[in-house]
Amino acid sequence: MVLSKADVVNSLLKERSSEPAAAFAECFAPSNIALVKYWGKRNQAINLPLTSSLSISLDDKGTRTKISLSNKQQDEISLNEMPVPNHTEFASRLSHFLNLFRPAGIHYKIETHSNIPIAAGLASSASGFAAMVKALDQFYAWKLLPSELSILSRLGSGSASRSIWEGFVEWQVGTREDGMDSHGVPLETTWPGLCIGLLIFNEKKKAIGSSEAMQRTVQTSKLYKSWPVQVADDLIEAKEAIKSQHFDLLGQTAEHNALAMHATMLSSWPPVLYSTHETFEAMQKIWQLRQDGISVYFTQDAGPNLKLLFLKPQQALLQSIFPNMQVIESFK
Ligand code: 2P0
Repeated sequence: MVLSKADVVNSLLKERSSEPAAAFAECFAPSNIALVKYWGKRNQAINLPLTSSLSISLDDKGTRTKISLSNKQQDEISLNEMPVPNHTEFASRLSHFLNLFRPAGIHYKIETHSNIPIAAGLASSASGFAAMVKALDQFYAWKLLPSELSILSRLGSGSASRSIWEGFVEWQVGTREDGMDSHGVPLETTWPGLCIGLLIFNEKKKAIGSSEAMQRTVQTSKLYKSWPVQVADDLIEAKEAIKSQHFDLLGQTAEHNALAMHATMLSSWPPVLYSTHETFEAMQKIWQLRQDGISVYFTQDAGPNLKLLFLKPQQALLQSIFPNMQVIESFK
């Protein structure tokens, strides 16, 4: 039997209320950066991944979303105080997601604020869907478990399953066909002093969306068969590095994992290349810095921007080399 998103929602919500518990609800979810990436789905309909992945949430960088009822004939959506027309991809994706939850005849007013660049490979859909699900849960007082919120967020965007928590989160691949065991699990460890530096070269929307790019990779890259092997090894190393606070092991593992993911994309056909000359120039600077004895690593998602990983004592030096770098400490 082929399960749809609606089947998953119905089985999780069962008899839960469709009456709002308050006039509005407002929730925040952080953005997250994968240190071991999610790239490839075993089920596209309900966003089930081919491998587990591991991320770090970005503290107060993310999305805050407020939901209330609208008396209009369609959803009213705004982003950072600006109305978003219903025909845009942003609004239509959100309204389709809300269709999974809305009682007949109901329309919503959704006011969303994001303090990260939208669609620049900075996981804005991850924090967006996680904040939306948290707000729905509060609006209707469903009182779902965090793992259940993670499953619902996953239906909006795979990586949103990790944005339910702060800190390090593993999205476990799961084995069930209905995906009820494919959700985030927070790691207990914190790591004060661990810094993420955002190097944003381009805030423009990417030419090819990640869902399409990952599907193309799975279908056409002969390198893809090595990807699950890479992920399995990298997950062990990354978790060991986090447990023992071994920064170089974490940095190496994350950088190697990101480059391997981009290698699978480049070997797809037609090829998928998110990097620009700015990306490659920054990579070369980082490799040179490491040769000079500075512990700094990068990771890269479905966009040209890089995210640097380093420890607090290196911040001043790196900030002088990359003056526009925005620094986030996930564990303050
Ligand atoms: C990740 N990315 O692990 C990987 C690494 C981008 C590169 O998850 O199709 O927006 O909605 O499940 O979650 C971006 O893909 O894709 C992503 P869908 P999503 O963060």
